[in-house]
Amino acid sequence: MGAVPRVACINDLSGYGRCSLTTALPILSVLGVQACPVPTAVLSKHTGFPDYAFTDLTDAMPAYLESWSDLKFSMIYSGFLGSEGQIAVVRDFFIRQKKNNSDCKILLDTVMGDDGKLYSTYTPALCKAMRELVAFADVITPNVTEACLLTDTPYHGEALHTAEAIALAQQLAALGCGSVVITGIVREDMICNLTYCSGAVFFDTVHRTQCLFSGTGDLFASVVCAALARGRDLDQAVRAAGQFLSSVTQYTLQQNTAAEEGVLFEPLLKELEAYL
Ligand code: PXL
Repeated sequence: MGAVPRVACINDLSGYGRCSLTTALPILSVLGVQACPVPTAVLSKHTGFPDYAFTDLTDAMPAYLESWSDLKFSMIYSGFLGSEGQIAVVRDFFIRQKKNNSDCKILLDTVMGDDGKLYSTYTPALCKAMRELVAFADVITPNVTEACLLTDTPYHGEALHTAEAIALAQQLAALGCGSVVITGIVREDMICNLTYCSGAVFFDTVHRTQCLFSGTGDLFASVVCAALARGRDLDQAVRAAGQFLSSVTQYTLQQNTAAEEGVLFEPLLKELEAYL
């Protein structure tokens, strides 16, 4: 693949609020990975704000991705999808890339909701269809809400017992993906990310910030993606992402900004390389 790993980033462009592509692109770039965006929707602000303009790009995506048929990617990183119709488009892109390039790894961040609630543009039909994509992924990174949605498990908060978390990861793996990372499991004043990989389980625990900032899942998945594209193992990638998230959320908390402003990662970008 050459000196610079290349990643197709399927995600929305939210003009304000630090999430999706405005997070993925700087994180991948600063870690020396070429980030090639595939915008799924353009929003003026992310959906955590009460007012936002939303343009769905489903109709533009088939030609956009078709014109990439000659390109090979080290990874495909898929996040926020704008409509149920995008599932088939993204699935076909996954299949074409894997066929042309069996080394291509797929990281599916199963973005659907958080804190027990769906994001406002997500429909139950889109969530159900998301399961179809899981079967094509090498790694998925659901939060607890998304893990419950994907497995039809009743949601009872972000705190999970170890046995519950492992059972959820096993059910997710049974949907057909390679490895599972369940993010943001709450343990009193700690937060735990569970990695389930070839039957082995790793728990990575970091300090928890007592505030739920928008876009933390995007930041986490973006660091994992860049680390994997750089050849790190999944458990190393998860550890790096967890530690970086812990630092940036603590920094953000000190700045007293509103939660929907997201994580103030910009001042700490220069230090990210040291976490890998
Ligand atoms: O952080 C996930 C996300 C991505 N994209 C958009 C969102 C959200 C969460 O609110 O609104 C547009």
